[in-house]
Amino acid sequence: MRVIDSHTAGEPTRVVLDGGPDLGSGTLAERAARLEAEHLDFCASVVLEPRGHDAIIGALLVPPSDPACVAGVIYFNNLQNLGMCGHATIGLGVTLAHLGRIRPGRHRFETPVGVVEIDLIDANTVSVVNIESYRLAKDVTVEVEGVGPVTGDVAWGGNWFFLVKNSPIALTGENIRPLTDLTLKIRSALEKAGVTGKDGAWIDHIELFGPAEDPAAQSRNFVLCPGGAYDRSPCGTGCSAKLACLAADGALAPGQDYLQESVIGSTYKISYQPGPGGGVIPTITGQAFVTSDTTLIFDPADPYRSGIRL
Ligand code: PYC
Repeated sequence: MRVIDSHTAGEPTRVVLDGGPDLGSGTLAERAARLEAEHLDFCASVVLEPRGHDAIIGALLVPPSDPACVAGVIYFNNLQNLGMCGHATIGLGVTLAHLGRIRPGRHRFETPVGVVEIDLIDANTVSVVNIESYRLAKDVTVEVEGVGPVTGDVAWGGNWFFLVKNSPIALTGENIRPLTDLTLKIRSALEKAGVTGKDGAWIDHIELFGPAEDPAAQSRNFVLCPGGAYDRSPCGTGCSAKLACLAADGALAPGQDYLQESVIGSTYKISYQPGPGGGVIPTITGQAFVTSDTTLIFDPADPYRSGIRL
């Protein structure tokens, strides 16, 4: 199986070019549901140790059903498929450019949650125009074990997020473990309190905000991903959810640039335009770099060929 690895603002993406499972026909959402229901071994084997690690997001290339799209893509971790993934979309754009499959300019990718557009600005820089994002609920308070009440907004950016404005723990590299523990507890508290996304969807990403270190940036974040890893990048879908909240609060005008910093100090330039459904159409600009072009080998005799799952 040939894969190309990249990182976007520090967050890794593994694009699967061939050798993935046959997902049959149907919409991208149907094929993504099939990947999750029938091929989790494949997902875990690609992204987990010993071939990978829990922060890697896989990107399986599939034929698009919309002929205007240059590719169809299903993002996944070891547990599930992701509706959309901002950093991996930037990584995919840079990977396809590295392979000579796309040139600078506008391109469309079909994802399970809709068509997204990218502008490949140069070999490493991509702007993603994401699907319409919106805030579902403002100022939801939950009681978090050992912490007390925590208040945040519930918003959609291609994945479901709970966004907490003022992190009670400083957003620094040495605090990754306590930040991870805190966000896992917040996620459990949301589950216990029955706080969900639309139609009962699991809120699988938790995002904390605090002051930026870079004087050019307006905010720093820490994002817990579904599998328990933290996002090294400022999280494209998390930035989209945040833009929806800023717009709903009247705190950022359409077209105005905002610099979002991640917990490792990498940045995305983000902005939005009003969406047709009352939400926002986010634009996320960041940089990715290809790190390897690899053949993964799955030896039937290898007891850990499907990944180490504890
Ligand atoms: O960039 O949207 C994102 C993302 C989601 C999970 C990890 N990165």
